[in-house]
Amino acid sequence: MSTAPRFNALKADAAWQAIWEERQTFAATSGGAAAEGNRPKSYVLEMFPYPSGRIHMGHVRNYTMGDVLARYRRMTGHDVLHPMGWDSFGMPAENAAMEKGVHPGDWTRANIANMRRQLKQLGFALDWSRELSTCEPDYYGHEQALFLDLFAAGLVYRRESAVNWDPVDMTVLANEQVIDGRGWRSGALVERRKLNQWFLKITDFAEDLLEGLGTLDAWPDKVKLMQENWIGRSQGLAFRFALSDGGEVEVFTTRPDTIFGASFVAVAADHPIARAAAEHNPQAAAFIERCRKGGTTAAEIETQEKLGFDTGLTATHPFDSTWQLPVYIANFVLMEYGSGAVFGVPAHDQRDLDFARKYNLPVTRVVSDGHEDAPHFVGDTAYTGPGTLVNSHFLDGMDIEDAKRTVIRRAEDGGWGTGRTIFRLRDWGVSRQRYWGTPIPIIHCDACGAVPVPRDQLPVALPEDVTFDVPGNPLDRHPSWKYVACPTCGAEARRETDTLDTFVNSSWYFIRFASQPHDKPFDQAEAEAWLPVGQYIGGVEHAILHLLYARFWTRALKHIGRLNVAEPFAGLFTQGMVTHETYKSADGKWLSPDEVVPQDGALVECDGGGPVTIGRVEKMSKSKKNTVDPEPIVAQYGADAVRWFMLSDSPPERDLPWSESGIEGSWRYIQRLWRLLQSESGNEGNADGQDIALNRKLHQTIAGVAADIESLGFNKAVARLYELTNAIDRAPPSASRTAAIQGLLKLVAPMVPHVAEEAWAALGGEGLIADAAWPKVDPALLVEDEVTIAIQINGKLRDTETVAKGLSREALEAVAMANAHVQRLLAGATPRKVIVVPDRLVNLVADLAA
Ligand code: ANZ
Ligand code: ZN
Repeated sequence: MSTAPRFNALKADAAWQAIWEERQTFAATSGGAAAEGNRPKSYVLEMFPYPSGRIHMGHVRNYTMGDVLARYRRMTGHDVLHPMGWDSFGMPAENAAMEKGVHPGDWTRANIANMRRQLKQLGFALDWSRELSTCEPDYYGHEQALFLDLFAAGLVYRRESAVNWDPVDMTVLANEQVIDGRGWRSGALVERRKLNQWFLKITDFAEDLLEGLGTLDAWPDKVKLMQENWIGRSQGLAFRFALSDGGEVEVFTTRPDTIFGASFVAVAADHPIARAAAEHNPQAAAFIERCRKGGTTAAEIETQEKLGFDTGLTATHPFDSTWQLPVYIANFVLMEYGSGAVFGVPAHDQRDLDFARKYNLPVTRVVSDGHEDAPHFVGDTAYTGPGTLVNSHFLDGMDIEDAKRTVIRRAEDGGWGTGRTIFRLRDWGVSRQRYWGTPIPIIHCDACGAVPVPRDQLPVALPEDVTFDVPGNPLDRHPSWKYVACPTCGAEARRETDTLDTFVNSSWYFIRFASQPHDKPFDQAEAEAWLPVGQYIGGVEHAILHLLYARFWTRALKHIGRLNVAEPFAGLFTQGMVTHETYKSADGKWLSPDEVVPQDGALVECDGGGPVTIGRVEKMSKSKKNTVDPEPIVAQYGADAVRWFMLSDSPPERDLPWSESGIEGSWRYIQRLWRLLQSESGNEGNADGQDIALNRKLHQTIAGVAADIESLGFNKAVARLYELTNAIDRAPPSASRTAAIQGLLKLVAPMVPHVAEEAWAALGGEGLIADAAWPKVDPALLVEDEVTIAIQINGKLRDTETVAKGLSREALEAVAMANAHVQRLLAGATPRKVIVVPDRLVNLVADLAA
C-alpha cells in the first residue's frame, strides 16, 4: 500500500495551463521568409469547430489526436503551428435568434467564450494568439476582398438557377433542410424556383482537382475515392439527332456502343425543346409543372418514379434514316448534366428500362453476356455488365470498348458528333438568402450592372439591427442597409443581400491561420512558409465538400498568382466517432446515461426505478440522449485521464466506445505514473548500476512510440507505454531505472502533459517538459539480444533454439548437439560434418541408421 500523495489533477491542470499561457509556450514563430532558426516547420490542424455552445466528446478526441502530434513535433525540434478558431457563421445562430429572440452574434460569441474555456481546460498546445472567428469583420472582410479578386479573374459569375423554395416560410432552403420533399420548419411541399445566384467556377478546375488526388499519398483512399466520384469524370460521345420538326437535339452518352439498342430520346423538363412544347400544349406545360415539384437533389431525382410526356416529335437514328425514335420530356433527365438530353437504351440502363416498361417502348438487347443474344429482352433488370455486341450491324462481335471507339470515330468522321469528357461536378452555388453569413460585396446598379464594392469600403459589415420575427432574409427587408449609391455612376443602387455559403469561410481559414496581416487576407511568403498543412485531422463527414472546396480555393488563389501552393492538406486523417450505449425507458423514451443506475445486475431509471432497456452502441448524439458531457468528466478525473482515454483502446480511425471503466482505468494510470515518481525520490543515492534489459525496453519504446505517433497509431503507442511502465515497476532501483522514468515522462508528455510537467518539475528537470527534446534512441539498444537458430540434420529442419546473439561456432554446435530431438535422431551417431552459420543455423551431416 502506497502512502504517496495522490496526483491532484485539478490543481496541476490549472497551474500548468496558466504557465503555458503566460510563457506563450505554444506560439508559432511568425513564419516569415527568413524564419527564426533552421527548425523545420510543421503545421498541424484539426478541423475548426462550429460554436454550438459546448465541446462534445468528438471534439475532445479530434483535438487530443492533433495535440499529441503537435506536442511531439515540438519535442522533435519543429517549429509548430497548431491554431484554433471558430467556424461561426451559419443557420443554427439564426435558428436560435428565431426561437429565443437572441441576436445571432450574441449567441455565437457567448458560445465561443464557453467553448474556448472548455478547450483550455483540456490543456491543448494551441497558439491562441492566432485565434480567429469567421463571423467577425476582420475575417470576413478579407474574404470579401478575395471574393472580389476571384470576381476580377472571372472565377465568379451570376446566373439563374433552381433553388428549393418553401412557399409557406417564403424562403430558400438548403438541400439538408428539405426532408422528404417538405420544408423542415413549415412542412410545406417544397417547390423548385429560379433565382439569380452567385457561382464560383470550380468546374474550371475539375480535371486538376481529379489529377491532384494522385499526389495525395497521405490521404485515406476512401476519401480520395469519394472525391473522385463527386468530380465524376465521364468519357463519351456528344451528338445530335435530327428532329421531325426540322430541329436538332444534342445528347451525351457514355455508352455509344449501345446506339442500336436505342428506343427513345428524352429531354429534361427545363430543356428548350420541353419549353417550346409547353408553349402550344397545355398538357406538356402541366407535366413540366409537375416535374418542378420536389427537391433539387440528384438523389431525390434518382429515386422518383420515372415519368415522361410524349412530345409527338421524333428523332432520326444516326445510322438508319428510316428509324424514328419518339421524343419524351422525362423527369429523370437533369438539365445541368451533359446536354440535358439522352437517348434511352432500356436493355442496358435501369432508368431507361423502368421508363420503357411503363410506356411500352421496345427493349432490345445489344450487349450479350454470352448466354443470351436474342433481341427480345425480358425481365425488369437491365444488363449493365461486360459482353459482346449483338443485334448491332457493323458493331456485332466487338467488345464494348471497341464498339465505343468505333461509334465515336464514325460520328466524328460523319461530322455529327464528337468524343467528349464531361464532369459531374457543377459550379459551386455560393448564394444564401440568409443573414448570418459573409455579405457578398457587390452593388447592383440599373445602369452599370453588378459593381464590386470599392476595396476601401471593405468590410461590408452586417447590420446589427435586424429582426427574425418573420421568415425570409433579414438583410433584404432591412429598412436602409441595402440602399447605397452606385460606386461607378453614383445613381441609386442596391447592395447584394445574399450572403456566402459558410463553406467559403472554411475554404481558406487555414491560410489565414498561417498569416494574419491587418491590411490583407494573408501575406504570400508567410503563408507559403507554413503551407501545405502537414497533418489535417477531422471527421469523415467533411470528406467531400469541405475538402474539395478548400482544394479548389487553393487552386483559384494559385491561378490568380496569390499563393503558390498546389494542395492545401498534405496529410489527412479522418477519425472515428465516440460512441455510447443507448437506453430506453419502459414507455420508449430515450434516457441519458445520467438517468439510469445499475440495480441487481440490470439498469433501472434513477427517477422512479422503472426498467431500462439497453440499446445499441451508437455515435453520441443529442437525439438519442447517449452523450457524455466532457466538462464534468474533466472536473472529476482531470484533463490527462480524459486525453489518455481518448487515445487508448481503439485505433483512431475506428469508433471509440465511451465507458466509465475506461476513464477510471485512465485515471488509475495517471496515478501510477505519479507513484513511480514518488518511488524514485525515495531511492536516490542507491540508484546506480545498469539494468540492460530495462535500457533496451526504454529505447525500443522511444523508437516505437515515435513511429506510432508519426503514423497516428496512438492506441499502439499507449500499449507500449503501459509495457514500459510495467517494466519500470518491476525493476529494482538502478541508474537505468531512473533514466527509464525520465524517458517515460517525456514519452507520455504529449499525451498527458499536466502530470508530465508536474513530475518533471518534481524530479528537478530543466525548464518545461513541453520544451524538452524527445529522447534520443541508442540504436545499439534496439537490436534484439537473442536470436532463433534453425537446427537441421542433413539439411532438414528438426527444431529451433533461442540463444544469445553472437555465440561462437563451437557454442552453437554444442547447443545443437544437446538438443533433445537431435540426440534421439542421431541415436549415438557422430556427425561427419557440422555446418554453422552464426546467428542463423546449425546443420549436422550424419549417416543415420536406416
Ligand atoms: C445511352 C446509354 C445507354 C447510357 C446505356 C447509359 C447506359 P454517367 O456515367 O454518370 O456520366 N445521361 C446523360 N445526360 C444525362 C442527363 N442530363 N440526365 C440524366 N441522364 C443523363 O452517365 C452518363 C449516362 O447518363 C449517359 O449515357 C446517358 O445515358 C445518361 F446502356 O446514354 B447513357
Ligand atoms: Zn451605376
